[in-house]
Amino acid sequence: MDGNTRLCTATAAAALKESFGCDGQPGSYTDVDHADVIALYGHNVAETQTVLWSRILDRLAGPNPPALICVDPRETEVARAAAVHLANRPGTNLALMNGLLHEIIENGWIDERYLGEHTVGFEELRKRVHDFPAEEAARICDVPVADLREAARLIGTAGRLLSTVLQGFYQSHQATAAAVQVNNVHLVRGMLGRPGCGVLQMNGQPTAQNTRECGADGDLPGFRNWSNDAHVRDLARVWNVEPLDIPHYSPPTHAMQMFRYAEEGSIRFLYVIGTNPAVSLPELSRVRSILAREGLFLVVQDVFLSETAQLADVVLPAATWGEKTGTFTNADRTVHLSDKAVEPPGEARPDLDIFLDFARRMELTDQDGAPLVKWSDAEGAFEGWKECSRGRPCDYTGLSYERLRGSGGIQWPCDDARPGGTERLYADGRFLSAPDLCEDYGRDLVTGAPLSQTEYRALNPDGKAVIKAAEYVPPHEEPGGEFPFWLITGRTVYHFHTRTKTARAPQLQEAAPEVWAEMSPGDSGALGLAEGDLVEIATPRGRVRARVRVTGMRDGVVFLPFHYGYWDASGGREPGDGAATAANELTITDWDPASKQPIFKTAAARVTLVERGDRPSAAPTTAAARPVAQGVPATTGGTAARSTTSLGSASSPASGRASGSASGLASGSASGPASGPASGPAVGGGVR
Ligand SMILES: Nc1nc2c(c(=O)[nH]1)N[C@H]1C(S)=C(S)[C@@H](COP(=O)(O)OP(=O)(O)OC[C@H]3O[C@@H](n4cnc5c(=O)[nH]c(N)nc54)[C@H](O)[C@@H]3O)O[C@H]1N2
Ligand SMILES: Nc1nc2c(c(=O)[nH]1)N[C@H]1C(S)=C(S)[C@@H](COP(=O)(O)OP(=O)(O)OC[C@H]3O[C@@H](n4cnc5c(=O)[nH]c(N)nc54)[C@H](O)[C@@H]3O)O[C@H]1N2
Ligand SMILES: [Mo]
Repeated sequence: MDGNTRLCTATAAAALKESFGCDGQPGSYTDVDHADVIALYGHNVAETQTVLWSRILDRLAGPNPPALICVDPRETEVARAAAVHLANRPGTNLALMNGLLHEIIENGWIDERYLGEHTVGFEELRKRVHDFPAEEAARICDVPVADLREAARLIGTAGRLLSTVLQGFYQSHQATAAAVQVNNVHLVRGMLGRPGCGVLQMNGQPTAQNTRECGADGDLPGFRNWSNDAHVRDLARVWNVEPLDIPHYSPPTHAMQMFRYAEEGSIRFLYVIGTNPAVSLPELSRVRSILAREGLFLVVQDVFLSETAQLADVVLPAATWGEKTGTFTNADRTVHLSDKAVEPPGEARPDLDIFLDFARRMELTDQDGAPLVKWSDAEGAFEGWKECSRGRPCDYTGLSYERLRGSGGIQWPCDDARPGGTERLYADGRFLSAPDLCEDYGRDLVTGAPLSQTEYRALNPDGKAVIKAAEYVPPHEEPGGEFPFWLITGRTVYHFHTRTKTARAPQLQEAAPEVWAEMSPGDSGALGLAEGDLVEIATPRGRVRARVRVTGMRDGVVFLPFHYGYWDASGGREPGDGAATAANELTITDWDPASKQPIFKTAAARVTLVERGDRPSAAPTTAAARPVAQGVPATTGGTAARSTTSLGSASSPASGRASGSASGLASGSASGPASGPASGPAVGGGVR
């Protein structure tokens, strides 16, 4: 069993385990309100977490605005708002972090007392970065050394430092090693557990947090350590099963390895729930052939007939959010309750109901012969989960549906001692990293080799935070020869992942209707390419066609959004044909050795002209895709995005009509009554 989390925040989990002994976000979103420096590492928050970005924009527009530091090869909205933008060469994050740490340590911007009382491993880090001067880092990263120094000065002298990390780090090689260095910045500066001082090793989607807590990422539930027999026995007690019935003889099998086993024929049954690997995994031609294998029985449980569902032997139609009740937990440990609003259509059922039915039909029992699963609805399952979390770092026992309803969310741990929840972890400088407590004994960051319990005991006998250093090594696939560009991939604000939902929202689909390729003015000029030209982007794995959008991105890099699979409201295309649009035709089968997260953000690529454009690319004109060229028609959401808003309250100005806002996203309705779904008729077929 593994979660979509493997593609997403496996590195967040791994980095938190390495530094603090246990998963769980130290900081809180409220740190945004207090920080005086906010550093965003490979995190395009303006497009991917728009609510959090609004909170940052509030600070930027208010008194004492924080200084932003942006580490991203592209000119994102974050970069435009930043005091320092380090547009590093893809795949050089660890070199950049080591350069920043060099400056911070050599300038003495460190908290000796905090280091002495609460950490182990600092000497190794000091040695490692001592011989890695800022000039060397700047050369590898291809950023001005003055900018690197200025970023280090801001970080090193901040009174309240908040850092966020996301896919630009997690989906690059040396992912865990680089993310751990961000934790190290906070440890050497003693910047944890106080308002404004936090690390957010981000989650892309709230439920990635739940996957990790509940063990759907292959770990054991409640952050129990699979290589600690006492933790396994404890879980067996909760479930009333034999400890040996809980698989824990070897590290969990991660998703990339599962697909390898399916390819080899040793996995013959694959149950895919709420994820669309036929578009989201790397090297799609290979993934498609695995999913289509005669010898693999494929069950897909989804809301729509996705690209993956189309390859399935059996499709189980699932209800979606709004059609079912349950809780989810945000990146900063805030637990929310989401109530059912409408009945699911047709034969669709909530995932939980499908699982309960499955458990019943399989006659799963505990060691006394009673049903293994003892609840029958979402609230009952939540009560069961509370027991499983009792006494664990993510203790939910103080929560209930009743307490959550209308609360706006409560942060775990929440128990008898902490009935209001916990805003920040590690406020007292004490960590959950003692050998008997910790979720993981850690790994060598460069090779991924796991530490034994004995080795961990020697390293960290007293349960302090662990400072781990790592040496920069270049990516496995670097540009050169036939493939001179770095290919990176990612997101636009208008689409969510494989677009099973957003392509069916006409306003969003119209705003970003087809794939595009972002290039710098320098590179496009050198190749004689202009805005709107149709190009082929090729790597050793495949080819994609896209129209060029010339943006303010750094040289040497091509960016593709990864949203565009084969399903299409207008009928779809053949997978793998010359006109393929899925970025993952091109990405590499390779992963971070520590977190096993696939590398979606570094590959070597070639760009060639297919046909001159007779119009600009249809890419959004907003945010990171903003064109350099003048006169590209501004993005709109089409006619479906035109809206009329009446300001209902008596005290508001006379009701005005707001129509056709630039994006269809920006126009928020005021207090007027909800007018039902704004979209046109549902498009596409599928299991619904
Ligand atoms: N609109 C929208 N919002 C989303 C999602 C969505 O699909 N659409 N998905 C959600 C999910 S699950 C996730 S995980 C998050 C992801 O959120 P983000 O991580 O913010 O999004 P990405 O676009 O994947 O990548 C972020 C940035 O990494 C940069 N990058 C690429 N390579 C490198 C590198 O080597 N180093 C550095 N420093 N940066 C690099 C890219 O230029 C990009 O701007 O978004 C969540 N929110
Ligand atoms: N090249 C490249 N590839 C990437 C990334 C990248 O940046 N670049 N990012 C990676 C990341 S961070 C992520 S998170 C993944 C996302 O990859 P996926 O998880 O494959 O993408 P989604 O489109 O979110 O797929 C979710 C599926 O669940 C269905 N669904 C929605 N609600 C429900 C429900 O309640 N129940 C059930 N059973 N199904 C439901 C949707 O219809 C959809 O088919 O992509 C990864 N792949
Ligand atoms: Mo994600």
